[in-house]
Amino acid sequence: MKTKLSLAIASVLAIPFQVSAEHEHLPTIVVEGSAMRAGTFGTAPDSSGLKDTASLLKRVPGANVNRNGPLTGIASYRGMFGNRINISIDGANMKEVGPNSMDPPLSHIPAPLTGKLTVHRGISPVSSGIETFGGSMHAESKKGRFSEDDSIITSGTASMGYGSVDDGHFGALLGSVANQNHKLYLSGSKEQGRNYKIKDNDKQIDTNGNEVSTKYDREAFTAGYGYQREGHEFGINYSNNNTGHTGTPALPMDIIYVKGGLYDANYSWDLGDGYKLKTNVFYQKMRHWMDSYTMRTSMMNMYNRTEVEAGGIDLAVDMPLFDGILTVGVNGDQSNHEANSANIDNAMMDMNFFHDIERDRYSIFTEWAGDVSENMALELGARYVHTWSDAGDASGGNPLQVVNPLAPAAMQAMQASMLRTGNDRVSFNAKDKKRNFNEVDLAAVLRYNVSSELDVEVGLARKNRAPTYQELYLWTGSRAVGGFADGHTYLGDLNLDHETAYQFDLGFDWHNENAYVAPRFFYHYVDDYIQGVATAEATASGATLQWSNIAAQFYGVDLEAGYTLTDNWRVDAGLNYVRGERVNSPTGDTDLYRIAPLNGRTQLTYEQSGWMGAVEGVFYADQGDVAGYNQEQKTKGYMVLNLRGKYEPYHGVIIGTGIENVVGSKRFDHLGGYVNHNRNGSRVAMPGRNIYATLSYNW
Ligand SMILES: [Cu+2]
Repeated sequence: MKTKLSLAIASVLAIPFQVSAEHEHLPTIVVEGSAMRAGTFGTAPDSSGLKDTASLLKRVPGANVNRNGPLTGIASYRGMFGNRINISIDGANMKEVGPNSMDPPLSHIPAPLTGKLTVHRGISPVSSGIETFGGSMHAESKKGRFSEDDSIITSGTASMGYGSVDDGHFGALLGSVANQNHKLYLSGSKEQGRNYKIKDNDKQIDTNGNEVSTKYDREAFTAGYGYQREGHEFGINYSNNNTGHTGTPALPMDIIYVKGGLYDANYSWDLGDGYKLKTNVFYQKMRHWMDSYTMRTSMMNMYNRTEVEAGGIDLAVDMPLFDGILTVGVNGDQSNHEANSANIDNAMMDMNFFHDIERDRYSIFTEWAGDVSENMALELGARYVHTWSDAGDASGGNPLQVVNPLAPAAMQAMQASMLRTGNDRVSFNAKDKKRNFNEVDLAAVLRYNVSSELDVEVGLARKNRAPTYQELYLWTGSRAVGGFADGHTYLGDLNLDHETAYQFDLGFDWHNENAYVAPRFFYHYVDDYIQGVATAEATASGATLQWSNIAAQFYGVDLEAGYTLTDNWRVDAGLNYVRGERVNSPTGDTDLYRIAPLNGRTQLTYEQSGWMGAVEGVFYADQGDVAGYNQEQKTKGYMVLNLRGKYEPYHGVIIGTGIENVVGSKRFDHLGGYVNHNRNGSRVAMPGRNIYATLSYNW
């Protein structure tokens, strides 16, 4: 959404290379409140078109990706991830159909059809979403463009690419016809790839002797209409995702399909003199099937069918106040979830484990952003959120099941499990499952323009997050826990409190004509942070951990820097460090789970009319600060070299090529999870050497 501050920043910065977003065939990465020039790390075509938009986050200071599969990238920012980060797709706060986040929001629109990914650096404005607890990100699909005069124009983009590591290929086409006032567009894309190689010609093999499934297959299309005239802007957009057989090796099952679409419409009216009205509505409906036997083998042949139906509405009014803009708005959304699990070999194990789940959020906010003096900009925001959730009666198990002591051991175990599940279900169904949470978010960010070369920013905030439906309503041991992928079985807790974070952020942004360095330091203290804890209740229901409230803290620094060497050469760099710790841990085990190790990247770029070449070095340190409570494995660090090139033979035609992981080293991503959700096994290996080529045409 809007950030007044970033406008202020842009105006004080002499931006040496501004990448024009409209004519760039790659998704533009915009980091709000950042010195990073749009697309700094994105100007070189890479192979991300073969995967999901989330892969772009690795180039954003402080951000990373918890990768559970080739299309399953969960956004991570400064040690927080999943539901703790607010993500909107074309303005909609999309809900996942997979209770294990197989379809995180950024997977909805494939990278070739993504126009822009915006990440708020530091403290996210309260206006940027209902719960912006750990960060806020917005992806927008490509939508063509209006004509600048009264002629009728067509515009569009066509792109395709190939990557050797997984024999992956994609093709995408977007066409639009428009005049000054009306715009119609249509797009479609297809991506497909096999299990990737991890080194030379080797593929990763699981403990059952099967190749680890990292193949993917997805089709997407969008269609929409846009209108603009004298301050009025209206748009209606539909985006459809049809993901087929796609591996999610870090989870207990793989994707058989994720199908469905998102309808969204927005209207804004600029009345002039700083007055503006903005509205957005969305509706989505998705279906999903996952199983543990089509793309892998496992002890039990289980499948899950799930559904989500959700919608939301946002309304905001801008008005001038003092030397700034005051925004007042209301937001609300609702989601309904259903999940059935079954064992194909035993119909008695059918379970409707999430039934009639509803989670509604109602919110109002106000925010003022403007100048308080010649050199000082301030942003103040407050938001109130009421979250209401409820669950219907579950089915499954059998409280009357008799465990026959004379039966074979495996049969006895199954009977015991059915009896336990039956008892858990009866006791859950007898409880009142309605839950209410009331949260007040506050944010204050002060930016001081010390000199023409230095800006300092200080931010303070209090942000809240209500528990997810999985955290509340898992009534018996389950591994459907929002893509946590730690190899554990969890039990929910109806008595969870919402999380409250107290955030401090300090940023320096030094820049001159040729260089910039922008470090940001942060400290977050989180009351009632929700994490798994071993409890008697968990053990009784066959789970190892139960979602519980603890206290936690996060601190670290992320830095970006760049230097223009000559007209043709420049170098850019980024560095990220974060620590996540439990506070007052009774066991002395403090480290939190899935925290990215120290990592950084540098890129040396050569650019001359029509040509571009880049050498990119990425390093990840060892991660030894691992969570003890869920036996998280340590991970070895790695360094990787990527070579990228771009050539523009004609205006609008871009050929991109490169080699990622040039030396073909075998690497493991600390945020990547374990093969087949088995924490005693190996981590999922990262792709080996990848030679890729892309071709795109924009008109
Ligand atoms: Cu799933």
